[in-house]
Amino acid sequence: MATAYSATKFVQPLSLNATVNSRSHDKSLFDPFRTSSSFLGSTLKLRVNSVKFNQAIVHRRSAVVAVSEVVKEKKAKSSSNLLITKKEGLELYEDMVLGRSFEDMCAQMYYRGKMFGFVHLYNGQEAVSTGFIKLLKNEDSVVSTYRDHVHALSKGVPARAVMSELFGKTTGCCRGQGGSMHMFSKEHNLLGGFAFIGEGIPVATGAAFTSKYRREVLKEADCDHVTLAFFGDGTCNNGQFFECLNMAALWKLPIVFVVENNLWAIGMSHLRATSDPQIYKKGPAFGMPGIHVDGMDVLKVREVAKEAIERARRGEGPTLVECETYRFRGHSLADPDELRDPAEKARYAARDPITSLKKYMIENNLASEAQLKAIEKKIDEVVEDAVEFADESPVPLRSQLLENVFADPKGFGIGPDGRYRCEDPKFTEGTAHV
Ligand SMILES: Cc1ncc(C[n+]2csc(CCOP(=O)(O)OP(=O)(O)O)c2C)c(N)n1
Ligand SMILES: [Mg+2]
Repeated sequence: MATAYSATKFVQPLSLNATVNSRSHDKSLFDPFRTSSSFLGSTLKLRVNSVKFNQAIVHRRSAVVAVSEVVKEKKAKSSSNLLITKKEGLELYEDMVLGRSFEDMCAQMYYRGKMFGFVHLYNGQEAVSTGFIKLLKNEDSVVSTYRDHVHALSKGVPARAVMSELFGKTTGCCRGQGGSMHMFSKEHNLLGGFAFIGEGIPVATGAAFTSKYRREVLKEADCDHVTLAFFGDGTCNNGQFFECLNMAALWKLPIVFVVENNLWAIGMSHLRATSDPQIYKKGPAFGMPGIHVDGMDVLKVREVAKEAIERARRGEGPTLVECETYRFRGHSLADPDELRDPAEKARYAARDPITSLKKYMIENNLASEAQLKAIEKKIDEVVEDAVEFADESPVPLRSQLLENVFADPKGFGIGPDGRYRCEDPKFTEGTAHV
């Protein structure tokens, strides 16, 4: 079992770019360049070459390389020499294509006026959602952000229910009351999208606490549920992040903090906003492993996710995983995306995670071009069906307006006439028209 401080050994260098401030190197408790350590408490070893400190600053080995070492070792041990079976590969491919096609359709529907409010798409980041969530059981929980449609789909919420929610219809997963940023499904243990950044992290920590409480206090021995908390790089500068890392490590909660570092927080570059841009290093500061992985490679994400999820399931506590990824569209559909450098966008576009998986599967005879095309066609139909279903579904009745807003819909105040204020038809006047 990994102890809290052995966790620091998993710190690995990150190559966001050459301008990373050297202050992040000095006097670290642990020098990743000189150590060979076990990976997340497993028997796998991260082999890191010995290099001189100064060289390390100039020619920083990427942590992506470090993770690929894990992957290489795994490859060497496995009899088939591959990281996935054919069945697993097809499932990953289908989930990623579903995420991408769904989001592309959302953009079309948004510009046709079918959706209300802000809509944030996930294009480019699919390897993170698929790489992590497809390893979960239904009882495990996922907590998302406002960029939540694809997390919901990976967790098994039907495309129809997600699209209807976006259209504000009663058949949506929140009966049309949540919209794009508030996907929720009790049935699938999707514990919400959240509009405020960082808002979901304490909710996820609470869910993980529940699992531990059920197992250890209520003696439900088979309760080994894990919670994944997804959030962005910009969110890691908020207080909830630090508070929850502390609680999760203190109580050894079964949670994985998954940072989707897409290098930008709306128009603010991560490197300009953060004193030490290597987010994964903040894990060991709280006594939990921190690992950086190439978030454009679903197979690498999956290997890291497996270790972190199993570690949580074994009761060994939380892990912080930083996935370096990129969003292929603007921050939201209202963002003209004029701030990011076209060369940067092109660099990441060339590493499209779906194209990479396709290449891997074909090169390793896990699937034929025709098989993958058939999946794409099937998903096109699923997404089109979702739109038709959402379009034909009814809008909520006016009486639904205040349902599920307060625990007791009558509990929010008695007016001067002694009657509940919500019973007065004028109460909502000027604030909503339904
Ligand atoms: C508490 C809070 N402060 C500010 C905002 C405004 N805001 C919306 S998105 C965003 C950037 C978040 O960036 P990041 O965490 O990197 O997530 P990404 O959008 O890149 O997925 C901010 C500051 C907010 N939603 N909530
Ligand atoms: Mg971001």
